[in-house]
Parts: sequence; structure tokens; C-alpha cells
Amino acid sequence: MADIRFPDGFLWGASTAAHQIEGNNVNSDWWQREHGHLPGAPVETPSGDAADSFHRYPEDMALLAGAGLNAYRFSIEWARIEPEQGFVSRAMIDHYRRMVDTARGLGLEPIVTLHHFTNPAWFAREGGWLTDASVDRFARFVEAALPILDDVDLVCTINEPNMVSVLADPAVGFPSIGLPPGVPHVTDRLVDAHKRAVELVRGAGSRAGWSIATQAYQAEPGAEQVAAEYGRSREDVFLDAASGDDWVGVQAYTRTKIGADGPLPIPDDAERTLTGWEYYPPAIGDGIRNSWARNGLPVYVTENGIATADDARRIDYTRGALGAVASAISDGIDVQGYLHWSALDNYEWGSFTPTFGLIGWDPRTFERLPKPSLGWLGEVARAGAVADG
Ligand code: IFM
Repeated sequence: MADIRFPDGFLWGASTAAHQIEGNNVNSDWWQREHGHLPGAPVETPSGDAADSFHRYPEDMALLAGAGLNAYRFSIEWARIEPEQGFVSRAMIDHYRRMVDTARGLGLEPIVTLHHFTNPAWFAREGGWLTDASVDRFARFVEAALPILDDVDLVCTINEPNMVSVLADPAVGFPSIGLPPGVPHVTDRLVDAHKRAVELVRGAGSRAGWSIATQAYQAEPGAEQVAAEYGRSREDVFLDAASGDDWVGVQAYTRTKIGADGPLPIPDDAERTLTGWEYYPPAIGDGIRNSWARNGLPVYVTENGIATADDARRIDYTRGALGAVASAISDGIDVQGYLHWSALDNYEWGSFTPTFGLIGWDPRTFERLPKPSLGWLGEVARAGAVADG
């Protein structure tokens, strides 16, 4: 078999989210939930210091760049930028601006996410995305954050709005298997919030999109209508709402088989990852193809990866996923980048056990411990190709 080659200019990187790696995100709704100060499904472990990337981001970015990657996607934290309603911290704007400059200085294209699951605690206390005021609140935050985005090309407004819609109900924990349907009026608000943010971000000269959690809904023979119906509120409504954006982020980890009565259980003999999901590397190909069919926008794979303690399985998974990305490209789909989830082992919304990182770290000293998969992906990036074998 020949090497799998990717187009020139392809972005190769890794993604993270603020709450999952920064640590001490004390003014966020998640932190408050973790400590029982806000209602919500019980959280097994609090995020605490997480990976202390708030202070160690230069080292984290340097490891990615040193390995050969050319892009880094990270999120800015609304709860730090606006810790109290109406107070915008200039120090935090400067902090995130320094992150953009640091990435650029290292040769990493910064891709900035404005919202990745967490909200300020004050926003949650007034009802969060369940209230009509949420859209204006978010738009005001985006406006305040624009100085961070100066000369940033790619901005993701909201990460996985389909998950945000599910999580808007505080009684729902982070789902480990399957995705419940979103809350319809929250979905509508998220679409409005996205559109407002796109306008603001474009006005500042960046290209705007949002990132959708796709689930590779695969219909058993005869269950095509059931699968289409199942996917509509969970995925398609968000991919459709991307129409008119500059790009779309597609994220995938596993598949969901759909039978006549809905989702089917994972077969007992299937390999599972540490999140309990079926090991299924080609899932990202299904997501890319569904997105392309619905909105025709240039695609960036903004997340894809595997929770495993066996780094050889991470390499194997990523090799398989990149095969599916390459096959979509050879079918004429405009895929412009691949960002692995995740740069670091991180806080998987209630637990540190499912390790998704290319880089591990010592929980006592925070010493960074790059894994072989980082070197492997860096080589792929340098070569612009996945070597045969
Ligand atoms: O860790 C999450 C991330 O925050 C959003 N996408 C899926 C990842 C793995 O569950």
C-alpha cells in the first residue's frame, strides 16, 4: 500500500478546552457544580488544578510545535473574562491574547474557540441557556473578547452546540454513551447566539464556524428513516445551521448503529475505549460526509481521538481516522485540517481517568510527559502523509 498524502497547506494540530486543562476555573458553572454550589448531576471528581495549563501553556504549545504540528486549537474562558456580569477583565483579555501570540511565535496557527461547554456561574444562576437573555449575554461577551482575535484566522463560536443543548438541563450529566436529544428552545437560542457571534467575528476580520459532535449514525437495513429522524435534532439541525458560515468543524469519536427501534447496544465482542465507546476509527469519515452533504462548507476536523491507556491503540486509531479523512478528500470533499483531541490528558467532565492526550503529565509536579503518539502525529504533519504500515 502507498503512503496516504494530504493537500499542501493542510493544518495539523491538537485541540484543548480551557476548563479541561487550565485549572482553578473557580468562577465557572462547572467548578460551582463540582463543589455542590450549583445544582446538577453529581460530579465524580472536581477539576482542581487540572493540568495547570493556565500557567504552562507556553511549554504545552512548544511541545506541539517541536513535534512538528502547525496548529493549536484552544478555548478562551468566559468565566475568567467576565467573572461578574458586566465586569470584563482586561488582564484576562491580555492573557488570552498572549496565548495567540505565543502560538504564532512557535509557528502554530491559533484556532480560538469562544465557548466550550462552561459558562460563568452568574450566567448559570440566572438560568443559562434556558433563558431568552442568554443570546444577548453571549454576544456581549464575544464583543468584549474581540481584541483577543485580532489577526486570528479561524474562530469557532461554540463547541458542540448539540452537547451544550443537552447539558443546558442541569440534571443531565456528561453522557458517557449515546447523545440524548437537545432541548429544542435551547437549540434555537444556540443557533441565534452562533449567528450573532459569526457577524461580530467576521466584522473583526476572522473566518467563523462552529464545531459539531457527529455520531456516525449508521442505519441497519430498513431502519434508514429511523436513523434520519434520530440524527435530525442531535446533529443535522446544527450542520444545517452552519450554512453560510466560512467553515465547519466536524468532530467524531465513535459510531451509533440504529435499528428499527432506535440505537442498538454495542456488541459484547466489540473493543471499547476508556469512555465505553466502541473503537471505530472511520467515524470521522461519516461525520465529514454528512456535513459536506448538508452544507458544502470547507471542513476542519476540530476534534478526533480516543481515550486509552495504551498509546499504541491511539496511534492505530488515529491512523485509521486519517485514512477515512483522506478517502473523503479523494472523493472531492474540501477538508482543510485535522486537530487531534487532545493535546493533553485532561479533565473529562467529571473524571481524569479517560486519557485522550498526546501528552501526559505528572499529577504532583505537572511535569509534561509526551507520548509516542505525539511524535507519530508530528511526523505525519511534517511529511504531510501517513506512511504505509
Ligand atoms: O472532552 C470532550 C470535549 O470537551 C468535547 N468533545 C468530546 C471530548 C471527549 O469526550
